[in-house]
Amino acid sequence: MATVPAEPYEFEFDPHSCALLIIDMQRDFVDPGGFGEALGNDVSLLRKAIAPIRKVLDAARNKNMLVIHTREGHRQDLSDLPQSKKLRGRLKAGIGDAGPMGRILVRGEVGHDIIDELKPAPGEPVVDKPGKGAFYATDLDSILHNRGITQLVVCGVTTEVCVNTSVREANDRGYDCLVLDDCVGSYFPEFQTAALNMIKAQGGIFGWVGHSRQFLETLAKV
Ligand code: TIU
Repeated sequence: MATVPAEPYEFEFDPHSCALLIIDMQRDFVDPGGFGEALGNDVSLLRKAIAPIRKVLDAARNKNMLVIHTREGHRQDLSDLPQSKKLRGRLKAGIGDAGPMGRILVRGEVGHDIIDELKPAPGEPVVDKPGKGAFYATDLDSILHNRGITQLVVCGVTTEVCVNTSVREANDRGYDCLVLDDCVGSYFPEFQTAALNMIKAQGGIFGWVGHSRQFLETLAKV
């Protein structure tokens, strides 16, 4: 077992039963000129996470940890898009409409895919999810179960939406999650702080929060 300093207390893990889960590092959320920026968001707040995630990704691959990537998006025919999600935001260009990088949040479109810096390697599962949580209407739980995974190190965007929802879902399914605070990002700094505080509150009510440097130092010694 390896031990990483974290809050509210240290996170103990075995790299054989711990996977790296990278949430929704997609062009439309993170890249300049994507859907996120078109909505008026400052994507640099999300892009700060790319370099630390890259280091964690390299280290996890180096230690043969299971790496799983997720993408939020819908079928080309939008048959898995709830009407409520389509209507919410009252956007001129919403999900399924033409965006700066193809149809917004539609599978197969350029903007839907993962950024080049964090491109999945052959053999790394990519989980396409229609919702915010990585477990809802996906086979993520089966993949983790079949590989004997009981713990997750979680990175990605956004901290308060898809990361937080996925960590809550994971917690209810019996997985321990360590969220790396410099490897997750939000368009809203106050949400970043609040979302991380929620995870580690009340003795780690649904997870741990750590920092990539300490995780990397620990992994290097395993
Ligand atoms: N991946 C993810 O968090 N999807 C979102 O819709 N995030 C927002 O912050 N809107």
